Amino acid sequence: MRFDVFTLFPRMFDSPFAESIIHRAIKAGLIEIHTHDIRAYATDKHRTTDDYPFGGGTGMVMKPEPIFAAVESVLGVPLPPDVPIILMTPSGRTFNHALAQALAQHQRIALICGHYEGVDERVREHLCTDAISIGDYVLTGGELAAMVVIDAVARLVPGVLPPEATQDESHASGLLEYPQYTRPAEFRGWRVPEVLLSGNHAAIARWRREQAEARTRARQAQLQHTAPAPAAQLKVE
Ligand code: 6GU
Repeated sequence: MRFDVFTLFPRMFDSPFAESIIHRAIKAGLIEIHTHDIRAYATDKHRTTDDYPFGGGTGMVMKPEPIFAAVESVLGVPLPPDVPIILMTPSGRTFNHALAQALAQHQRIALICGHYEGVDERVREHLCTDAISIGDYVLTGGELAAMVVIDAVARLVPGVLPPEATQDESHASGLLEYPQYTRPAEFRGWRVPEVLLSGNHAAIARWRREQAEARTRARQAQLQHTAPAPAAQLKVE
């Protein structure tokens, strides 16, 4: 699987993918991560990539021309219809495990990292096939968010992890994971639950299921408490 990342800060992607599982997957030829510097596709003397917003307001907006030029140069024209072109922006749809699984079905995906106050809307409308946020907070740019998406998708590519690793994990099965323990059986007076030391595999499976269900219920209750107020209660400034 190949990831093409379009960014003003390509070096940000170097060290996160030079370690651990993703690094091994790249060395094994299972995934490729290609970064492309949007600035290299700016054609004016100063290689300008941003400009003032029409209509006024604070901050700068990323210009459409270098982004279109970069994506069209790398993906080709006409753009391949089977390659998702994703704008990373806090106003996109929220990333989750189901979306990671859907993206992992593609052989290639392109990610465009927004920066500053935003990206000219014509990029989203006429170049991108999707817009993704990684959560309800604002980052200084889309780069860290793109890395999160790449990591979550790459680990689902066959061969990156052992096949059983992605089967029961939190969010895949609809249940959160049960607690895990390793040696020592007692650490600072805290003992590992006895059932795990019992060798009774049916009892262990039952205990794990109960724990996973209890965690999932606790998380759901927490989500209820953080849910937005009903529209009628929201104050409009
Ligand atoms: Cl994709 N970009 C930025 N700038 N902030 C975010 C985000 C993306 N997802 C959550 N916050």
